[in-house]
Amino acid sequence: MMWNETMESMPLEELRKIQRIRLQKTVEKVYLNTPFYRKKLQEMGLEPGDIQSIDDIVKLPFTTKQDLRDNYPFDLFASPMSEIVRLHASSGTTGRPTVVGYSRKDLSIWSEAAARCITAYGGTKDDIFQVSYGYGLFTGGLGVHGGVEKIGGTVIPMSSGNTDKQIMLMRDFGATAIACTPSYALFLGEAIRDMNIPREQLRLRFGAFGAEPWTESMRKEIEDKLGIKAYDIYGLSEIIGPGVSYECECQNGSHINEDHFFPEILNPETLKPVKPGEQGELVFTTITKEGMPLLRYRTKDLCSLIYEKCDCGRTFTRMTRITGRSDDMLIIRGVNVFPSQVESVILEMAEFEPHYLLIVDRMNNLDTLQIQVETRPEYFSDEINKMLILKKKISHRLQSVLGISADVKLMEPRSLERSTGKAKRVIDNRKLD
Ligand code: DLL
Repeated sequence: MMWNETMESMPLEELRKIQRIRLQKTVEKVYLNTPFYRKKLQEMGLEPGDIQSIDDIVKLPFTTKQDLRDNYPFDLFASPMSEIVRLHASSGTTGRPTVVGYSRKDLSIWSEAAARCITAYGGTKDDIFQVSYGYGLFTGGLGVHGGVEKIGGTVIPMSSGNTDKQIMLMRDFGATAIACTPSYALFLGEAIRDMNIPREQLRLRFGAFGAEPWTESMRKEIEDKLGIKAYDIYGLSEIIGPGVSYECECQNGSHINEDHFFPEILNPETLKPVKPGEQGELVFTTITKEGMPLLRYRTKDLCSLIYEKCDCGRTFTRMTRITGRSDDMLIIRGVNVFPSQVESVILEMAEFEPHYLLIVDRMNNLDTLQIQVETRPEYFSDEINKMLILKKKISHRLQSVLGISADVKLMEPRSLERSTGKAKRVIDNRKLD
């Protein structure tokens, strides 16, 4: 089933034409309304009229997460604040979050995008959807929420955490679908087993999983543990949130809602397009957004595009699963974490040396994060109490900057291995294959 058959299975020629018109409008809009882009375009000697075809997109400047930080909070908005009806944000490298603003039309496009995903997974207005992504500044909760309401389904706006209650309500309300991170889905599966709830008491049919990388073997495990069909949903807050792309029943890549988000795959080093089908960095240009349109946003996610027609009848290009990132961003319990955030906290505090190590693991399907930090000799002490106070101080600060809690281990002076080349800051023991 398709939510919007006209768009989702539009002949490619027509789709390219719509994309061209929308791209032209977007470039004109940012040229007129976003000083950041006007300056960039002028420096490159470009005017909106220079974009004659969709292929001209390669002439346009890139946008990075750093640009969002430099323009914190609202300087990339192309609409006046009076037109912005919602703000979202994701964690940034040094505490400054990256902020996005949505107009009323943007929100309606977002729920349309999410409605297409849910319909592709087999969801209808008869489904009762437990939304277990976090609600708040994170786009997961409200994004899927909007899609379920759009198709007329019933939303249970659970948000994340509180596992026992999640399971109780899932059973009592007869939830037929769930949206959460794939690792939390596995955790829920085990908790259901531990609570001795027979599968017949649950009505779950399918789930929409994303916000972090996962694999085919995780899909199988989720499907076995929860007794459901598991589908991939991809997105990032800078572009819209969940709903940038979605799997169909063929489950061979995720269709990109490319009437709204135009994809390119570039070599992350040369920033030139790769050959069709090759892997590289995914780059998106939003072609309908009003609040914060972005030109050629570098997602840093690595994947490839599949241009061949899909058996489901959709003509939208597919992207393969994300296999990694071209930067050092980690996703821990669904939260984006950069090692440089840890570094910024350590540098603020006189008690520590800038030597640290992040050890990420997955236990009982939940991500764990240990942060080892070297204490300066003059602050290192045999007195447990002193060390506990110090640990509490840095843990508290780290939690507020990272947005997740970590097990902090204070290390003796000079105990962390020094590297002769590139410092090794992260050991990720999660096995994602
Ligand atoms: O994670 C939006 C989202 C919410 C997507 C719920 C899907 C479901 P951010 O916090 O901005 O937004 O993080 C975006 O998460 O660049 C990818 O690296 C990663 N990511 C998101 N979905 C997937 C997925 C949300 N299905 C970053 N597979 C992206 C792999 C994913 N990685």
